[in-house]
Amino acid sequence: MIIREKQNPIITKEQIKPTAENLVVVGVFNCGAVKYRDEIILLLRVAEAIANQNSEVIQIPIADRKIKNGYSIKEIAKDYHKYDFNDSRFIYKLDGKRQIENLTSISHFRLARSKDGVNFIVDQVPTIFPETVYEEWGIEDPRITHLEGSYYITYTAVSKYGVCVGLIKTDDFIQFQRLGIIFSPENKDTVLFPEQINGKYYAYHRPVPTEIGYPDIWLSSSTDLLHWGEHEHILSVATNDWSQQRIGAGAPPIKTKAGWLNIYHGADNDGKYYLSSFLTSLDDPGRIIKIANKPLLTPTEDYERIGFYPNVVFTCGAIMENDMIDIYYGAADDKIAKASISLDDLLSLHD
Ligand code: MAN
Repeated sequence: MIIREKQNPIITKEQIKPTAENLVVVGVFNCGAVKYRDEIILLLRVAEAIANQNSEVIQIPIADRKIKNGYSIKEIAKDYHKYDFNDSRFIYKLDGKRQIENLTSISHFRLARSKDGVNFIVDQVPTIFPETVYEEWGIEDPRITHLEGSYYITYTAVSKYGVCVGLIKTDDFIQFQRLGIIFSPENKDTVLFPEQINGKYYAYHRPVPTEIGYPDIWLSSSTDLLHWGEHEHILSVATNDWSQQRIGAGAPPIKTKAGWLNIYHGADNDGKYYLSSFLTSLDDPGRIIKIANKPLLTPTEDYERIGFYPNVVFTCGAIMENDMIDIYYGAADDKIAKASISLDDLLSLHD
């Protein structure tokens, strides 16, 4: 029922010009998506690493306010007694508590535009670059919500202080205004609703409890988009095997006659990522009306199975037009793909 775009993957790292000469693009994935004027705009997560590494040390890019569109470099000795280098995304410390010492790459946002939603022109330079102390390890996974005439971008801000959620506002995709951190660590996968409900703004987000509890989806409300409260747990990692490890909101909620349509991700215990959906009440986003009992999209294609981090389909944006839903998604953490499904077909997957 869901149809993958024939030209998939529609954006690959070969199309992205590195930010500086000493960098190499390791992935372009997890993009926000929105219709703006007569174009489809994607805000791409572009991950870069230091090019030409030598064999004794690993060089890590760190965002540094003083360097415009470039990074300072941290060196980590390749000491296999001290660190674990087996995960392509992280360097783990082996002594003491198992903690992440650093990410192996750093991400920024790049704008891509298209008239047909398939062939995209990608900006040659960064659109939004990591800047604040909470972004020293990068900015990731942007979600765009069109709300009251402006566009709000929720994103993951990563630093040695943890993984948290930032908010940026734009009216034109040229000037961007940072509004600060809206959820403290550890939290990510935050989507804003495109309108107020009973006089309040709403967001789904995904805190990560460490000792008690699981990475589940929560709902919060706000009257100014900056201060969030009335936190409510809404969806648990399921007992089905494709979402046992973690879940998180994907695309910002889409308004339909049947309710708010939410396309979200789940990961199984092997770290394989799937997409699925649930429907919430139009006047109470805390009330789940229906939920699909199987995945909408499973990583089966080579471009989803093989890449920087294998077996991942992960969305940050979907666009509905004339009851067709176009889902833009990151494939294997290094490319962007697209899949489409009619609203009726999608709703028929719900119990
Ligand atoms: C996840 C992945 C990584 C990301 C880290 C930190 O494990 O999405 O790509 O860098 O979290 O946010």
